[in-house]
Amino acid sequence: MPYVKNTMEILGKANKEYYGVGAFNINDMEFLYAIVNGAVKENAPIIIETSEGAMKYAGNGDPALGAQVLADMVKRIADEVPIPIALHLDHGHDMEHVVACIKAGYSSVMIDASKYPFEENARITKEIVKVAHAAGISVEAELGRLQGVEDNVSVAERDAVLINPDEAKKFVEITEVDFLAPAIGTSHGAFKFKGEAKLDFERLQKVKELTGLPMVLHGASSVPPEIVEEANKYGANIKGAKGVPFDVLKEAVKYGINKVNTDTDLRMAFLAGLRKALHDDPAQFDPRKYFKPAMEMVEQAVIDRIRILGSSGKA
Ligand code: PH4
Ligand code: ZN
Repeated sequence: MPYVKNTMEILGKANKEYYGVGAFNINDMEFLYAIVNGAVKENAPIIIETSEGAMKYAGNGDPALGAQVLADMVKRIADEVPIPIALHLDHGHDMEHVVACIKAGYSSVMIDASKYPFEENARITKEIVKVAHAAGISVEAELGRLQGVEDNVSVAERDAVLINPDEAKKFVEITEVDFLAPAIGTSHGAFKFKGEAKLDFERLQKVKELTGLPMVLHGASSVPPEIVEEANKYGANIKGAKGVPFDVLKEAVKYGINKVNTDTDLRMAFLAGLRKALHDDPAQFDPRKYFKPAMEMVEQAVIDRIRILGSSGKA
């Protein structure tokens, strides 16, 4: 299937039909093939995303070169498989990175100006939207701060961190952004919650109703305990890890999440597979022999998530 030129081709349908699409982070070819292989098995659309760090890594220190290398690789492979694949810039922070991705042929970009006050976030986002739309691609923005919120905090503290639905409506009207990442209590990485994993679905539902846009869940990894245990069994030392459990993720999709950002789960799966392979065959010195089982772990993690998100068979 030809590479998807605009991510809204994938997210527009997911928004109408209320299912989630996996947005999987890559830095290299191994993760890309593992993700694509899992998605092809599930006949699911996917979004491949690269952070600014990934651009720098893939470009040997030069993010613009990295964007080109990653885009060439994703486009070439996307053209070969029977599922829709889009490429997205994850957490772009400035015009320079955004323009590098547009030039490289990305299908969408995220402008993350969420650290600024509302007006400044809206101003920066609007500027990026103009440039991206002129190039025929779509834009994601973020409102609120990505961090967990304990149950016992005050209303004022919750309001300071999580998205405000009325502001979201105004933000979308001002910026004409295409999809939105609302802060509803998730955070990046493997340590998301101290207690119970709880997200603010009430806010999510209101934002969805008021904007009608596809919603993005950042920090959506589930950090499955069995994968962490496997990594620990073969030498890792990861304690107290906790992600968004599968049932909570399913619920998030019901309330309107359509793009589900996943990086940590794939990193964890790869490392668990790699550690086991290194342990089981210490005489080996061909890295490919170690990467293969690690990639299979990533592929399985992708399959598990696609099934939970309801996008199997939606290609
Ligand atoms: N992301 C991934 C961000 C990765 O700089 P970097 O390459 O480490 O950035 O945007 C997510 O929302 C992933 O969330 P997760 O940690 O729950 O997988
Ligand atoms: Zn994120």
